[in-house]
Amino acid sequence: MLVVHHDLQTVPEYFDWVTLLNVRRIASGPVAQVFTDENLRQTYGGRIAFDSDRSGDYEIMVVNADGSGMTNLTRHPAWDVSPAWSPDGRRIAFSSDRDMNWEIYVMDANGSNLMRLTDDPADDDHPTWSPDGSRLAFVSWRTGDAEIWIMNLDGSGATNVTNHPAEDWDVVWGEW
Ligand SMILES: [Ca+2]
Ligand SMILES: [Ca+2]
Repeated sequence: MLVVHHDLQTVPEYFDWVTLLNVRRIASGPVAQVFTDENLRQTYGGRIAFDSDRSGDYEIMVVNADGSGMTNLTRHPAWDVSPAWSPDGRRIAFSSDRDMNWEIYVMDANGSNLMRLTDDPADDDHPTWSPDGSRLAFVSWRTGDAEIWIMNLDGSGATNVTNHPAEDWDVVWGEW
């Protein structure tokens, strides 16, 4: 096994088999197959999403890991917060109060194809992706206190998975 830095892609003739690692193996094989944009993004962290009120209200921003390429993805006067990248890096889930109460939204990582996934008068916030990218967990107050809910990517199948009178927060969906 050979672990290489991506600068070595400029001299691929020296390598007939390479492996990219980032905690776990990203890809192995010939240089041309391993050094794809997607594999490099997974290896080097790619872009960072965050929420910021630098424009006067909160927006979902993305920036390259070196600080370049700062982009406002939402540009909406409501608050847009709590961004979460999908596992494949192609989409970002977030929460916004643009429809008069907090709902979960998802958009492509360039800000296009915005969709609202929840439609409930209670607050729905803090989305996080399942490891396979097929579902979202989030915090909802629709039972009167904060609970962890799970739903499909089209907003269907919303299920309360905590069901406890105390307030349940800060969900992280692990891969076990
Ligand atoms: Ca906003
Ligand atoms: Ca809501």
